[in-house]
Order: sequence, then C-alpha cells, then structure tokens
Amino acid sequence: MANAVLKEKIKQAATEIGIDKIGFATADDFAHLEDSLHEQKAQGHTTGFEHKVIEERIYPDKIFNKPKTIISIALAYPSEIEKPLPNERDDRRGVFARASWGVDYHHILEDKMSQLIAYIKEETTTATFKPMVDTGELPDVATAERAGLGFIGRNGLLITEEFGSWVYLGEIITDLEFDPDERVDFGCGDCMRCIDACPTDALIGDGRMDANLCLSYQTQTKGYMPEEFRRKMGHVIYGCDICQLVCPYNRGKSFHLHPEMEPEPEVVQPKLKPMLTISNKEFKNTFGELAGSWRGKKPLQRNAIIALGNYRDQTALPQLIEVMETDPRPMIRGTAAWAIAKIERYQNDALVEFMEEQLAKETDEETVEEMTKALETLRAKRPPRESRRKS
Ligand code: B12
Ligand code: SF4
Ligand code: SF4
Repeated sequence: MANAVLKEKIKQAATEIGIDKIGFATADDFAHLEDSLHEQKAQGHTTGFEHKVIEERIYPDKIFNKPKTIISIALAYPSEIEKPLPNERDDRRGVFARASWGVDYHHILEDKMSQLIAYIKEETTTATFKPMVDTGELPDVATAERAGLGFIGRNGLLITEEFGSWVYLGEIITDLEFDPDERVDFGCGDCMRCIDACPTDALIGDGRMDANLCLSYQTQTKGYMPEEFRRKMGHVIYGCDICQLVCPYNRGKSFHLHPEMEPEPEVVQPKLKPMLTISNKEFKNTFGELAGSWRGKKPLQRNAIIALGNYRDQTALPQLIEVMETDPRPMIRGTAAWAIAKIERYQNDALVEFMEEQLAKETDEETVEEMTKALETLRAKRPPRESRRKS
C-alpha cells in the first residue's frame, strides 16, 4: 500500500485546516474527455473561460513533472442568507449567485491548499506540488469525481453526499504516490429537474452544456447581453443558481462552516439604483472581495440596469435617463435605453423626444441599434388610461 499512513495523516490534517472533503485520484490522463472537449469547442459551446490548451487539461504530465496523484478538495459554502433584506418596491435589490458570497473562494481554497502542502512538506522531503482552483489547467469537476468526492450531475456539477453541489473545488498535483479513493456512482437516476428548470435550455442532458446559453456566462460578459437572455436574467446580477436550487441533493442544505464565506446581505443583495453611478473606488470597496467582481464594474452595472428593467421599476427612470445622458460607455447607454423602454408603460411624448435626441447624438453602431429599438417600443406604447377614457 503506497503511503497509506501518510494518506491518513493528510486527511486528518485537512480536517484540522478546515477542508470539508478530500479525496485522492491517480494522475492518469482524462483522455475520455478529449473528443468531447474538442467537439464542444468546435460547436461553440465553450465560453473562453476554460483553460485554452486542451492537451494540458487532459494530460497532467504536460503540466507537471512525473505526476502520480491528484489530491482533490471541496469546501462547502452557504446557500442561505440568515437575514435576507427586504426588497422594497421603490428601492429594488439585485442578488449575486451563491458561489459569489463572502470572500472570493479562490483565495480561501488557495490558502487551505498551501497550508496542506506545507503540512505534507514537513512529512516528506523531496515531493513537489502544483495546486490549482478554477483557473488552473485541470477540469476541477472531473478530477473531484475521480477522487471520489461525488458524482457529476446532469447539471454538470460535482454533487457530494454531504453538501450537495454547494461546494468549491480545488486540487493539488503531486509526484507522491497514494492509493486512489473509490469513485461514487452516478446518482441522478431518472431525475431531469435541472434540465427542465434551466430557463435557457443550456443543459444538454449528459453533464455537458452549451455554455453560451448559460445565464451564469451571460452575466459575466463585457459587451451587450443578447436580448433573449435579459428577461431570463431576472434580478440575479451575477451567476445563476437555478439548476442547483431545483436539485434534490441540495434540498435543505446550507452549510456555515467558514466565517469568511458568510454573505454580507447589503453587499450580495445590493440596491440596484446606486450601482448605476457607483465610482470605481466605491465599487472596489463594496464588491472588490467578491468572486463576482472579477470582470470589473461594467458587466455588473449592465446587469443592474437589466434587473431594473425586469422589475419595471418606475422610480429608476430618472437615473436611467441620467445614465443615457452622461455615461461615457455606449453599451451602458444602450442598455439603459432598453430598460427605459421596458419600464415606461404608456405613451410618453417627452420620453420619445428624449430618446430621439440621444439617438441623434449616438455614434456607436450597436448602441444606435439598441436606441432605435427602444424608440420603436416607446412609440408603440398605448396612451395612459385617463386620456384613453377622454377620447
Ligand atoms: C468555464 C467554467 C464555467 C462556464 C462553463 C461551465 C461548464 N459547465 O463548462 C460558466 C461560466 C457557464 C460556468 C458556470 C458555473 N460555474 Co463554472 N467553471 C468553469 C471552469 C473554469 C471550467 C469548466 C470546464 O472546463 N468546462 C468544460 C468541460 C470540462 O466540461 P464538459 O464538456 O461539460 O465535461 C464535463 C461533463 O460532460 C462530464 N463528463 C464526464 N464524463 C464524461 C464523458 C463523456 C463522454 C462526456 C461527453 C461528458 C462527460 O464531466 C466533464 C468534466 O466536468 C470550472 C473550473 C475548472 N477549472 O474546471 C468552473 C466550475 C465548474 N464552476 C463552478 C461553479 C460553482 C459554477 C456555477 C455554479 C456558478 C454560478 N452560480 O453561476 C455555474 C454553474 C453552471 C453549470 N451548470 O455548470 C465550480 C463547480 C463546483 C461544483 N460543485 O461542481 C467550478 C468547478 C469552479 C470551482 N473550482 O469550484 N462555469
Ligand atoms: S446556471 Fe442557470 S442558465 Fe446555466 S445551466 Fe444552470 S440553470 Fe441553466
Ligand atoms: S436536478 Fe436531478 S438530474 Fe439534475 S443534477 Fe440534480 S439529481 Fe441530477
């Protein structure tokens, strides 16, 4: 038995460090994914957030000298806010998906893994290690599955028995040899809930997805959000949790094991209107710690505008008008035009005139298109009830 004693010691140390689940996998290749990864890329089903070189994703020996084992870890995160804030009609709030609550998980897992590596180094002399979380080469979900942490659900996520899919994953490649842990059987059975619940039909059904259709991806892009996704985004301004919320394995599961993962309600359920004009400094101070701020201010502001449009929040009209007049970023102006047209219920000559003026000034092609559509929508509105009664 290769390193059985050390393996037990590592498991013990992991618990003490605050790692919720740990498993050991061989560092064999993931060749069974090769065709699928190429095919998904060729079909345009990927996002660009995946590591670019497919060979490095599936052959651990391309990124590490003599890899023997991959130690996979999972940390459970909360899925419920203890005291959620009220969502007032005249002061609407958005919400960040759960994987973006608390301190950015990359930092938390990196810290845990470096503590674990430091421990193993005390026990061995010459071993080498390469830790990674999310942004590394390896597919975290496939690695965790091989290490026996759980099974891959039809929603493509790693589902553990104890914590459901509300876990972050990371792994350490090493040249130390350990006996691998046993895999867990596929547990979805006949269930299709996530497939049926996905609002954009992004899930293919076999654990893969067309990631371009995924709302989680759409909330993280920097340009315009295609119109078909705007309504479906609702008021979740970063990520999407629908295919996890419906999963029976997640029912009743919300773990509060790591204080740094606890959500600050004012931050993860932010008021939307103030986000439209937030300064860079304020943005960094308020949202800088969240994983959901990694793409910067612009996508979140765009999403906040879309959420206000979806709420049909009349009280947001003055700020949206201000954004159209003053914001230097065309995409933000164009999205505000969309939201205004969505929010205004009735014929409003002043608003039509305003939109015409903005359109006349606009030079950005896509934004001209957005404003033209918004103008058409505004022109097609019915007169207010009162004037309809008079005529
Ligand atoms: C790019 C990316 C995204 C993209 C694309 C997601 C995707 N499914 O490909 C977007 C932005 C949409 C996204 C969204 C989310 N993500 Co993400 N994402 C990643 C990232 C960086 C790479 C994923 C990847 O490589 N996908 C491409 C390949 C590997 O996937 P695939 O083709 O579907 O192949 C899988 C299955 O088909 C299946 N499979 C197994 N055997 C076989 C055999 C055959 C023949 C076939 C066909 C398939 C198959 O296993 C394969 C490997 O997982 C990983 C981190 C990492 N480095 O791995 C995090 C990661 C997957 N994301 C994570 C999270 C939390 C999310 C969100 C929940 C965030 C949110 N709340 O919005 C959503 C969930 C969406 C979903 N249902 O998947 C976690 C998942 C944790 C968990 N419990 O599983 C990860 C692991 C990050 C982390 N380190 O914790 N993500
Ligand atoms: S995260 Fe949302 S949009 Fe993406 S696959 Fe799951 S339910 Fe569909
Ligand atoms: S909702 Fe059902 S099909 Fe989807 S991952 Fe969960 S158990 Fe599997």
